[in-house]
Amino acid sequence: MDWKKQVVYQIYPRSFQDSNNDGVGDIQGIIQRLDYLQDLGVGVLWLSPIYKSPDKDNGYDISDYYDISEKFGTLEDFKQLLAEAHKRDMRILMDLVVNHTSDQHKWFQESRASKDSPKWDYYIWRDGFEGKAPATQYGYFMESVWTYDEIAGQYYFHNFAVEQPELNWENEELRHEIYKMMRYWLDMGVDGFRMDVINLISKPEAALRNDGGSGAPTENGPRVHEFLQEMRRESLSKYNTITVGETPGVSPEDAAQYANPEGTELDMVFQFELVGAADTLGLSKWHTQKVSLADFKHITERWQKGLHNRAWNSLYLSNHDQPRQVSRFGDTGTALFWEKSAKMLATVMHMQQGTPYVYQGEELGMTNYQINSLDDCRDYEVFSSHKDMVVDKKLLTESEFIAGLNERCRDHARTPVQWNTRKNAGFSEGEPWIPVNPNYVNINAEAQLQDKNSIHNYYKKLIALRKEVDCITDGDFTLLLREDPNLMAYSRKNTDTELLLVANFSNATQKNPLDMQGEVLIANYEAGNLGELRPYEVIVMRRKIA
Ligand code: TEU
Repeated sequence: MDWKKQVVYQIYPRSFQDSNNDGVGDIQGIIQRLDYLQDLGVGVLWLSPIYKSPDKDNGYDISDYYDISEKFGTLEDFKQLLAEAHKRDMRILMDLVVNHTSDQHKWFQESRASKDSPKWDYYIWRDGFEGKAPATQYGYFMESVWTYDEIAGQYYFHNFAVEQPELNWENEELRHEIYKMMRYWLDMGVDGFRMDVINLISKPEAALRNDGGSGAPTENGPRVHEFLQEMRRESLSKYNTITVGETPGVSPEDAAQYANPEGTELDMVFQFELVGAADTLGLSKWHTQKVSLADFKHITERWQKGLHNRAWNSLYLSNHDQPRQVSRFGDTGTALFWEKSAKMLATVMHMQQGTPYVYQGEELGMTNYQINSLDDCRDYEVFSSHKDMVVDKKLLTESEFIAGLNERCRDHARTPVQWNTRKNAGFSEGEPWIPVNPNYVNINAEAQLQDKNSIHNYYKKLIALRKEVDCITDGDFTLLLREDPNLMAYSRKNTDTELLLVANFSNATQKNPLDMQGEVLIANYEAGNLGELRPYEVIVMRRKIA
């Protein structure tokens, strides 16, 4: 299978399909929907974590790397899923969360028990500085990165939740434990991994200093490439895999090394510049800011040109940590613009070089839900940042924070997939663990499968085009109409074909200044006057070149 012509579909298992009606999605639910995914045309499935976990961070806090959470099923269910997926020529990527474990993991239990424990050094421990935490650095969830552990009598380091202590990758024995665990899943038939915050595993000394200072970020630390190369040698190189690293704070230069074409580290990485573009403007992700089209364009160009012939891009606007893309970058104001803008955004992403990632429900144009109070939310980050920003520091009022949640909360992505108009959108007969978006009566898979003009059927076309048109995978990239405030345009060119894409990001008709030669490859409106673009219209032209 040439995976560069495939599209990856991300499943967030607890919100995908519940088969036993306990309100939580599960592995048998995924198996029930494999035909749906095969029909969509995706060749690779990435599952967010399904390992044993106390679920402080929805499975990203793993307490046993070798077993499946009873919420999702059993190892036998998982093996059945592998077999059923492989039968349909689909590959399965597991989420690999090895920057940290749960505090319930037996390693942490043994580590904290005593400095003499053989596992003590598996985690990052420091004495306090003058009776306080070693540094005042804040982590991703707006909490101190150091927490005092009564049992150990020391502070441990964590970028994420208090219950997610970070592993000490300097410890060689620990590293080999991880590679062994990877081989266990690969031997079972898993086809690769999406690696959670993998560029955080090597900590720069400045991040851990014990002097009461302000710490430093832990991204792209000094030994990270060495560790990934070792991981490749000890586990991945023995198998035929696909790997993608989640790497906050990477530049195209970093990415070119992580995803180098010699294949010594990873196949591709997720960059955060596009989905994080608005964050740098405000004080935090909860200070609402829209990503500007100018940023959208130049970041796209920077990565498309930056990695061409140097590494492989991953293309995404959505995942389980991001709000719904049509709500964020498109328009949900009218039913028409909702549909057109969802298709437009998909086209802009899928016509680029790299691997597109479709997040569950994106192919239906699922939207954000209405959050009225903290009771509507489930995510750890909501509560930790509410405490920090509203209660402790008073940087935002309650209503400003709720407004921020409505734009950026991770739970928008985590509401159940909307399958049909039956109870709870066909997700579960039981009480879902998180609210169902009430718009499922209008937005659901069953209705869209029957409508040939649906967003779903449009995604199907995009996914099929990638397999047919080589220029989508190998063409070079040129950004056009750089200064236009409403239109985004680019061309892709290989030796025999040129693709020209032009997209209207506004809700008004705009003049199209481009010379539209060739045939229409895909478009989200019926054919019209090529001299103008209707609201959220996108057109891709294809022409043969000598
Ligand atoms: O995310 C890490 C990450 O860098 C962010 O997406 C982060 O969750 C976000 O900025 C918080 O606002 C990964 C997982 O995707 C995420 O679900 C986990 O919570 C996190 O690591 C810890 O495992």
